[in-house]
Amino acid sequence: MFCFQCEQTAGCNGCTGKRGVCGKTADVAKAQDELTGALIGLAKTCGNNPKTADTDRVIIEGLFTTLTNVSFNEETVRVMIERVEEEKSRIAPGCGTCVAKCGNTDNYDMEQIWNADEDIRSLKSLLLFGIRGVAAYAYHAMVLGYQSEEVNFFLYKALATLSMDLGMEELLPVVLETGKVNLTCMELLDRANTETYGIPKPTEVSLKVEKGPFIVVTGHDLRDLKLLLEQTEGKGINIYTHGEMLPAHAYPELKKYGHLKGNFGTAWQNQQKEFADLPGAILFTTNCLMPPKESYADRVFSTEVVSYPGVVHVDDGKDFTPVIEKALELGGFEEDRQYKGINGGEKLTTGFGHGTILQAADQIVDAVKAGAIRHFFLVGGCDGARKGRNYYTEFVKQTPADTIILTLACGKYRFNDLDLGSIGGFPRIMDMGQCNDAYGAIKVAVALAEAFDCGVNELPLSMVLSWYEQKAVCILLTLLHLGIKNIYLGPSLPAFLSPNVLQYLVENYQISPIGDPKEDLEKMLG
Ligand code: FSO
Ligand code: SF4
Repeated sequence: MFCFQCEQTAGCNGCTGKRGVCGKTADVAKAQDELTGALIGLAKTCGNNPKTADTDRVIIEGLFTTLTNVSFNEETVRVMIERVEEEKSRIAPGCGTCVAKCGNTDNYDMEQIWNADEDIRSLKSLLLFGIRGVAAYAYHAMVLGYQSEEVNFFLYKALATLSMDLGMEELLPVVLETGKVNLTCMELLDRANTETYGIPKPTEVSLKVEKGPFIVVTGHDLRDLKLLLEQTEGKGINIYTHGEMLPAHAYPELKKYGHLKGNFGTAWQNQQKEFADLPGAILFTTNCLMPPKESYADRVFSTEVVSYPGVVHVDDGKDFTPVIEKALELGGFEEDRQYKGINGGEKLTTGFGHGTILQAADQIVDAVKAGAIRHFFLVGGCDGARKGRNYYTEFVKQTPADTIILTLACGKYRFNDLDLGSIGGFPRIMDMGQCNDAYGAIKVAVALAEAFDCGVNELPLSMVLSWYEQKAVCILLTLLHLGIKNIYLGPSLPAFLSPNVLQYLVENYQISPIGDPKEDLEKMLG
């Protein structure tokens, strides 16, 4: 196998051999490559034949299936490949039996990318991993009934581009276009979430697990949480969010359920420890799933594109009965348990989306003008297991008292239980939501730039990002598309950036690797 799409890749180089660091086996990696090759074949088929809404769904689901920590199941990946092949036959019925094959619609062999010249491999990887991230966001919007032709069209274009014999100059614009399209996609998902569940409001979230049966819901899919809340109402089961589901507490249409009690656990990489012997059911709606340990494997459930061999899957019919029955059978704790965040805090806050922050834009602008707020930091992105990630905790702890920290995605669990006080009624740490809510952070930055009549790069704003998987890749590409410079990126730089591509990013966007928190802070404030 060869895979280097995520931050924890073996030796900062690439996972090879029998199993990746994430637990993905060589067979699954091979099937995922075949799936990607088949998606490329389907995209090329649509070059001369009209696609349908079903084709869009297959493309989006297929790409999402290959994201890190989503599917560990060769069988379901192969079912997905069959769906791609069926769709291809529907789109171009005569193609499979054509006697004078042109080869235009053939599936692609991903080895051609993995073995290509290192700069071409690097740019094609950025493109592929970027669209995998975009597809994840497009999927969440799609299940709420929101689609964008611009986004869908680009997924076909990007997939077809991967199979083309192109040079760096031709690939670079398509890579940056991924960032532009991802902005549209995050905006679409923001609209889907807020029109469906209301505008998030600042909300305190308890870390206490009350006695009695409970279900922990993790991942990014708000629709699954809502359906589960409906199906568990009045059944004596409490629901707790986990990981990236935390911001759900801020949406009025989810918050209104009295049995949505609080948040359990911290970021995804702690799940094997935190779920051990948990007397509750655990539902994975998306990444980041880790191979379940024996002590809790019988209480893990998956839905949507998440899949793990032996784990019970709730299909599109969304009948959560097995999850509910498991929660009732396990019975929960006998007494309430007060859990703590990694810094000892007993509650979290979330819900500072762009809707809330921009409502107070005038106050914020006045506070900056009066010198009460000196600087903003966007400390956001994914968490992960590497030791160097303590940087983000240290960085936030050391930020001066007249600065504000905006945060999003699961990296915030490193510091979101800290009470750093407030400035002019705003808490110093404001959680804007999930990784896709980077859209909100961009909106806030653009609005501040307008208020101060300057460019985003001239604002007293620094971006300190942590990456792990492919959604972080598409968000980074969005920031580059917007011309945002001086981003600090860690904990390590992607293995798929070749020296030349990295040099291009450093020269044109002044991206820096994170270093020492104190020194980086001084540079940013200087
Ligand atoms: Fe984290 Fe995982 Fe949201 Fe990622 S839970 S690491 S960027 O999947 O998607 O933030
Ligand atoms: Fe390795 Fe990451 Fe690929 Fe898993 S997803 S095989 S950890 S590079």
